Amino acid sequence: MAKRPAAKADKKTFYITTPIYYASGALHIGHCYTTVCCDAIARFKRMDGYDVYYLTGTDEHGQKVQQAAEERGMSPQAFVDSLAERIKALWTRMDISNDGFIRTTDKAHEKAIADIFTKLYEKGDIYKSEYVGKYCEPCESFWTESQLVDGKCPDCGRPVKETKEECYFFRLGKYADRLKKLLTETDFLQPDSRVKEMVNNFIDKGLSDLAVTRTSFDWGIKVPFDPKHVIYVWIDALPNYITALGYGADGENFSKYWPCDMHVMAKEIVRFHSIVWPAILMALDIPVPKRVYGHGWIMFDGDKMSKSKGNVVDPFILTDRYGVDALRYFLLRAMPFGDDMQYSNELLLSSINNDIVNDLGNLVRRTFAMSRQYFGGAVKKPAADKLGGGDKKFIAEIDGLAAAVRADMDRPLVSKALERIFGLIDSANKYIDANKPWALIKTDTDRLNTVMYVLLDAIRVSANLLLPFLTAYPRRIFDGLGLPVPEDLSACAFGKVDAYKTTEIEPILNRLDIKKELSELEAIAAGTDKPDKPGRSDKPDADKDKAGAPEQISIDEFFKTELRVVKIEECVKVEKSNKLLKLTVFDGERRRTIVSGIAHCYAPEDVIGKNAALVANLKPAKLCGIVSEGMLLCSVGADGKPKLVEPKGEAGEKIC
Ligand code: ME8
Repeated sequence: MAKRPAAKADKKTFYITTPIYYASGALHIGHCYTTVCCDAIARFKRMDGYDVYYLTGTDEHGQKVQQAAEERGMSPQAFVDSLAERIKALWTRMDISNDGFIRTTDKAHEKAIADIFTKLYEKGDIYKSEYVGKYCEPCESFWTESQLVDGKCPDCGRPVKETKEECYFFRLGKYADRLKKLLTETDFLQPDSRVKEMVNNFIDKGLSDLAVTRTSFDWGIKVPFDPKHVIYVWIDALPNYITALGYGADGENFSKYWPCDMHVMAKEIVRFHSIVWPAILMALDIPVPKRVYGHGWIMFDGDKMSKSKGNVVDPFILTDRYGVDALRYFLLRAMPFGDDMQYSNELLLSSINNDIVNDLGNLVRRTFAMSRQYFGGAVKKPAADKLGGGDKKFIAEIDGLAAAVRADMDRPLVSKALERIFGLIDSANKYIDANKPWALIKTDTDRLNTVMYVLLDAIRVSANLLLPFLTAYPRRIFDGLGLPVPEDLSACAFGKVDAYKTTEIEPILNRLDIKKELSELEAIAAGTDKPDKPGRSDKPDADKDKAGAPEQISIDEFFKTELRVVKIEECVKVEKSNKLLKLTVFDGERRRTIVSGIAHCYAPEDVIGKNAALVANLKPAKLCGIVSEGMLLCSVGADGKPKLVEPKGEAGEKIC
């Protein structure tokens, strides 16, 4: 995540963003999909001569985050701090080349949002009124009756709640005509199928003004002139794309990179990006982004993979077993950009075996081995008159690849681009079979040199074009070719190298035993087993990055935790929270206040008089404005509900 050196002034700029992900739970391969796609596009554009700014980040305010923190008995700030670190660790693991990482709890962002809100209020585009209608808590969205699908949230399909509260509104309706023009008369929103959806389902049904504050919780940016109101999480989140560039502050990057070239996200939040976001920008007199791209979903058992539905696949586990390149490849190739894809471990494993191990791995392995066996690795560029018809046909394919991939990446059809590169790899494998180097060694070593050169050149051009997609193995290929790793695409054509001197490289991955892998992945998912990793050669150092698995601690570290029996003397519900109880416990020496996320399982009267197990030396944390002086231990049953651990003994006794 290091900053790249300042770009040359004459370079064209390219600004690309992922959504900022909710810091409410661990991210899964759905989030990796968007982030890896944007990474491939960003890396491609950099290699293609653009000055790229690639932004990702975390959405850290709002009720959903506050509740997730409460459930874990943590303060929202401590909770989002730990998740932001975990998310950054995931992007390091996935080799993401982002230039910026914005957190909505960054002070500069918070200030810029408060200023934007005030500006829109002073301009009259935000006004105060009362909201009566439906609210989807997980999506933090208000809906009108007509927008609901079967009475449920149209985004996530979950039940909505009747809500009535005083709040501020943004005059979204005022921008309906301009938005319709933007959507229907320009290429702003892609793919085209999403345009119809937005226009028919939202704009043509009548754009209501948008409720942009909440009073039911307090984890968010306060309205500066009316602090009992918290700014709606989407109004806080969407402008991250400009606040991260310094809009409202120094603004140097803002004038350089805005308007954004491409906002990428999945389809469920296209509405916010193609209607709400451009309307905010119009109200602020800022140019709208050039393109919003809404890709499909990775589905799991017919359902969208989602943190809150619990059907997630852990990218740390997958990359730990198969390497980053394999997961990047699968994500980028298996899902046609724009469509949905049904995920299964079987699909992942067979794509690894067929494409990565068989096609790419075998091509490189056997070509390198033959060049060493026949020529000690030294292969010279043949004279032009040595090339026959079959060679020229294949060379035309090599020469045409970069332009075709560029055209795909511009649209952006990422999986198509990768498919094309693997098309060349397939042709190279066929070229070996057609030219039979093992027979030429006996009859015509001059011809054999030509064949080996054409093959090594095809591998070189493929590896050059693969660099934005797979980040480890193509580099190794260049090592094996005896060449530096290229920084751009200028040599993606036949005959740019005079001579090769190949050396052996580690394979990308050994062939997987799919049956065995499937059962081991199932065992991991069931939490019953942690088998050894299969052999692979580009795995990151697992010991350096343990963000995906619980870290082991020493007995000394464990004994730093002071556990005590306490007696619960008083208990009340915490106002404004569904999850929290405020308890007064006696620890044998003094009374302490504890805030615990068990209100959905226990009424206050259920726990008064019980013994509980207290983590007595935990740093105090503020939850919903109350300082909690420790944490009560719970076991978690199969239903996911916490049950208080109720130790025997007197208040103050140590538990060890
Ligand atoms: O919506 N398939 O954050 P979020 C494909 N904070 N992509 C998926 C996916 C799946 N199954 N699951 C998640 C939010 N994604 C807001 C965004 S932006 C100003 C605020 C990816 O954590 C995809 O990009 O719910 C989707 O749009 C995003 O994660 C949602 O992430």
